[in-house]
Amino acid sequence: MNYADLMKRAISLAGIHKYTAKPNPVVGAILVKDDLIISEGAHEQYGMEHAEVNAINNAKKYIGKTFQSFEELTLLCTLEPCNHSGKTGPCSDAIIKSGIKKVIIGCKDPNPKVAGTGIIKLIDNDIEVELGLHEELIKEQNKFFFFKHENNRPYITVKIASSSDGKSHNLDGSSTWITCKESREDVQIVRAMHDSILTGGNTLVDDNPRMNARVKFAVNQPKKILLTSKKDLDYKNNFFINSDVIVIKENNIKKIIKSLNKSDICSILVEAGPQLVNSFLLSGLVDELIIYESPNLLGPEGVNWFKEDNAVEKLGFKLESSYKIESDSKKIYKNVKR
Ligand code: AOF
Ligand code: ZN
Repeated sequence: MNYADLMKRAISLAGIHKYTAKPNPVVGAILVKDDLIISEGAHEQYGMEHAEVNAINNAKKYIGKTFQSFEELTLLCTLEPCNHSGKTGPCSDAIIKSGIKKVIIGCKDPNPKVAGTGIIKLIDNDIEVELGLHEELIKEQNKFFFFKHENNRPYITVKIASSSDGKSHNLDGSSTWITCKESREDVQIVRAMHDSILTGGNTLVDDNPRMNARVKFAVNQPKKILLTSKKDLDYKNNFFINSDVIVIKENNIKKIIKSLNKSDICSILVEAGPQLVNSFLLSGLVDELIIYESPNLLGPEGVNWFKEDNAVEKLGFKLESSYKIESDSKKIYKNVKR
């Protein structure tokens, strides 16, 4: 049996659910008997059954047909089986109870609630465990989840839309779309990928944005975070519609992020005006900067995103990729200072 190929298959299975499993990691599991795949499972939805349990349950209907007992089967799972009772019971116990005798794990779970205890539990129960198969692919697939647990803070992306002369909006507040429709559709997908969207009180008043992910597939909507010192919030604002909003009155960025560490938010997308965007960039905590740049000029009436030339590079960002979206370009910068 080619376990490396099977693990890749489990990784693909997991990836299908990336918009509905978040902020949980995506996980895939496969049960095999010799060269035969008996069943498959994935963590399909946040709060619902884990991949291993789905694979075990899916196999049950084949007992007495393709296999006689779980002892004959090997379980492949992309992430270490959990060993805690969260929204579901521990996968380690489900595996032990089933009678499975061999488990091949792609990558250790960095969540401190698990962090190797799932593996120890399996070994203590006489299950043969192999660890480390396509580990890098699994880490990349769950980039935000691993980042959060390895750095003890969420991954932070700032997204801005800029005119070709580096402006954000017109001074008089007149609202014009800077970027094209296709770029704005791309932003919806970027929103869908993140666990949360953060903005400031001024953007709320100036733009009345919805800041949800308007996409044509099922998605766990990002949680909304509002930074504001304003006492009288207008709850009729679009931002609050059908949303639980975390309102933070603090203005020290490091303290703000620290206050979010305890939550299960693994990624934050910052969409705000020049003032808040610059505070974030100056904090040194931003990992990624996405600039949608239009070929249009805003001219002297426009408000600059940055005060100086080459500000992005001076702040420690390096262009990682750039591509065209119709007439606009999407530039992705990574923080290389750390
Ligand atoms: C697994 N298999 O399919 C997943 C795991 O709140 P809960 O109970 O859903 O637990 C979420 C945590 O469990 C998550 O943070 C991660 O550590 C692990 N995810 N583990 O054995 C799975 N999705
Ligand atoms: Zn589990």
